[in-house]
Amino acid sequence: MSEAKPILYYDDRSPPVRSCLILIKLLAIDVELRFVDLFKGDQFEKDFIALNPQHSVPVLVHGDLVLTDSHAILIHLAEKFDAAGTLWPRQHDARMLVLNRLLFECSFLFRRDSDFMSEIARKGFANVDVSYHERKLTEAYGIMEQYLEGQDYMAGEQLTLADISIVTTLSTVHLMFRLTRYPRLERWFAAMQQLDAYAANCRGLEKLRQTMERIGDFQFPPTSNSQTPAD
Ligand SMILES: N[C@@H](CCC(=O)N[C@@H](CS)C(=O)NCC(=O)O)C(=O)O
Repeated sequence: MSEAKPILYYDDRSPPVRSCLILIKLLAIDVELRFVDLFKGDQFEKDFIALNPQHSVPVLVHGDLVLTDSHAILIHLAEKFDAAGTLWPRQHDARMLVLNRLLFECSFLFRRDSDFMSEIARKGFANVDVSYHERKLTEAYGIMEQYLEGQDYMAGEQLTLADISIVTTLSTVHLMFRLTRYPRLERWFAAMQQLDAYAANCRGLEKLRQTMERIGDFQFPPTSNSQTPAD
């Protein structure tokens, strides 16, 4: 199985996809990329639905294994390709903490980000209750601020899959809502942006910004992509 080259079905406007792309770059994994244009409905094509009935990206095909969730993909790739074993720690408690953060990303942060972005796409920005979503998303900011108390990364003192999973969604939310009131989170985000592999997030994030502005008929706040300390 592991001899086969992994295939990643992707649309890099998707935060979960971008987390996979960051990990792939970080570990220099040789992956074949196949684009699925979510905004053209490619995810509903018969062949893709056969692969992933949930009609979502990312999907990773690695030999006989088909994974249809970014968190499972991150874990799989780390187990196969992270020789150092730090991104998905070998020690049980440390690994469970990373898993807990991955589930936070999946069930809380991404859910809320996705609710916001989907509503903009569905109704147009002018018809969205932005302060409702701001409350929901800044609650998530507050939780992450707490996670970072006394530690530099989301699940301890070293970079793990938790950071890689969270940073792409955080960067998406950050297109709209500033981090000024969350100093630890702001510092962590700035540090994540210094990683070479973070470059794998940038193109898709910018594409998402442009797509959302076009279909939602609005503009994100102008400074949102500049990562100055005052941002
Ligand atoms: N929990 C999943 C979420 C995947 C997901 O919702 N992907 C979105 C893009 S961000 C998608 O493909 N949506 C298309 C659709 O649902 O039709 C993961 O982490 O992979």
